[in-house]
Amino acid sequence: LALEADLRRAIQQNEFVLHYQPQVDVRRWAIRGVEAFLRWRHPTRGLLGPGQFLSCAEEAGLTVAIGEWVIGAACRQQKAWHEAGLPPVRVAVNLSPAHFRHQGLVETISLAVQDMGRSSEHLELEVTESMIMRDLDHSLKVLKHLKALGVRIALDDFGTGFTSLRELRLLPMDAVKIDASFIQEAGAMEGSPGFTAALITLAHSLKCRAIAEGVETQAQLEALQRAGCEEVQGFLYSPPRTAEETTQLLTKKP
Ligand code: G
Ligand code: G
Ligand code: MN
Ligand code: NA
Repeated sequence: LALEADLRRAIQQNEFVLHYQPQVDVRRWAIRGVEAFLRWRHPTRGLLGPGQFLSCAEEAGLTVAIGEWVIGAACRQQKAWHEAGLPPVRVAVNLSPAHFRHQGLVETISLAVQDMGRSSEHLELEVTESMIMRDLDHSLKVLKHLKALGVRIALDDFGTGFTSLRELRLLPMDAVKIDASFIQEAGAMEGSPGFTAALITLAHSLKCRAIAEGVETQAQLEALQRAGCEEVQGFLYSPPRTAEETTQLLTKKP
């Protein structure tokens, strides 16, 4: 496959970049964190999103190499923002299932956070229920090692998986990300916000911060504020932006 050869070259030629989407405090409307989104500046096809190449990377066995690049790049960006004197923000990175299973993951994270210029709690790792439930016992060990490094864990796509509530209580998470479908479904927030509010209450009873994803309207924001949600992420504040644009956003008064 042409794309596969391109991907191998992309890693060597530094064709990947990270874009960042703010995670905003709902009360103070200040940026608390940013989620890193992988982009590929393909020499002929233009800017590609993960949906256009990650499954190919998976088949080619390249997800670990790409994941290691993402973690390194996110931590280097942290360091750059730190050295520029910007106020601290969390940087969240999405882990792939293959990277989460990889035995070198903890070492990779351990080395990357040492060089970040911020304490390790400023790196948040986003994992999904399905990636954790493949082998719960092993996942709990990995999560425990990661927590011992001081990094934070966020459960992505919360509410869309098959994890039982009993199993959810075992996971050492710091945040849950309420999936955009619970925000955007017709009436999900405006008409009958009870279900989304219950997910937020569940997050709190798991001692987690709630981050709502895909927040696009003022009405959704206000309903989330009433439901006690801590942070929102979505087009209402900003889509994912380049590192330079994100630096501008972070430079504005918080
Ligand atoms: O904004 P975008 O369309 O790029 O995001 C598409 C999906 O790709 C999202 O589900 C997001 O979690 C995932 N994604 C974005 N960046 C990364 C990454 O660096 N690694 C992995 N494994 N997934 C990512
Ligand atoms: O990692 P995750 O699967 O949560 O990725 C979120 C995806 O949703 C990314 O592709 C991101 O670009 C996209 N996204 C972010 N904010 C919004 C939003 O407000 N509305 C919509 N429709 N998509 C969003
Ligand atoms: Mn995510
Ligand atoms: Na998500």
